[in-house]
Amino acid sequence: MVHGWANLSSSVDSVFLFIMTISVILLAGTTGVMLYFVVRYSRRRNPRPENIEGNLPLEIIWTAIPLVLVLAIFWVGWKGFVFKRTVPKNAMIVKVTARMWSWGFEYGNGAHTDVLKLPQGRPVKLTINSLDVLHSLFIPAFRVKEDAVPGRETYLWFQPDREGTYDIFCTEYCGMGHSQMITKVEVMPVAAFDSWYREAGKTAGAAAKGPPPAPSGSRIVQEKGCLGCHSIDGSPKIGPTFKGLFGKRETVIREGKEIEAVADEAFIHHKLLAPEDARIKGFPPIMPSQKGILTDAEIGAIIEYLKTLK
Ligand SMILES: [Cu+2]
Repeated sequence: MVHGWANLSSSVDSVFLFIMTISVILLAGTTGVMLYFVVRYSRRRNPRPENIEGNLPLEIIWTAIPLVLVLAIFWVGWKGFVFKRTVPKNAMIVKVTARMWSWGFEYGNGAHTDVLKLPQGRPVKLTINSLDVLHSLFIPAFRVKEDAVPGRETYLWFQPDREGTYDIFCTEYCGMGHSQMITKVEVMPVAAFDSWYREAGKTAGAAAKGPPPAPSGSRIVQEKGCLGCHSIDGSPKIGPTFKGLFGKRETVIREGKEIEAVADEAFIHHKLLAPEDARIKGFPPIMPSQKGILTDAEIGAIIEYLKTLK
């Protein structure tokens, strides 16, 4: 490796440790000198104030040392930055899609998952997009974080060296559901990953060719992030719970007027595509339209699923 770092984690950690060490030494030094001055130049020891003139050698020293330190900090930071932004040529590419309120991952073979699956010891490049608002992909174990910006592709890379399961978060602040966009990175031994990849590729390939398999509503609401705002057990969340929603009579705000509506098939279908037409009273108007995101078949599957949540 050009920079002498085996991976991103050690590059970030070594820069952090370097800056931290300098800061701790400076803090201890400054505090020590301050305490010494408080005692040495107290009023009791110096009843009559005395004018102290400048000291050229001292001034040169306290200018030169910090200058060298900040330049050193810049240099290690810059090297780390370049390392972080230079993706190895052999990196595997995974497409990441952020949406309210979940992450989706798409692999080179067409497979989709809601947990990021990776082989151990191989560099990976994540290309990141957002379907709606700003999100921020954060994987603390690998020291990487990058914003997901609607209309622009961003990226990051890392190399998972140890098998295991690690957290993925969204660290975007504005909005109610980002903190619930929690999923995992699953780092597998290369052989296990390769066999999963082959199988998932076949299923994805078959789905692309033949008639699509009937989607399951419970799977869709999980993958598309609906459960960030809607519970399925009746507990309160940002949006109305799915439990008992189907067939319920709701007060709906349409064009500023309150009307009564029954949450039947037509209502839910329309609500998913044009939520602004039917805001349910008592909930904030933040439901995003699913136009272009959910197919008619998927909406049908969701409705069938809602019917089971009595
Ligand atoms: Cu988010």
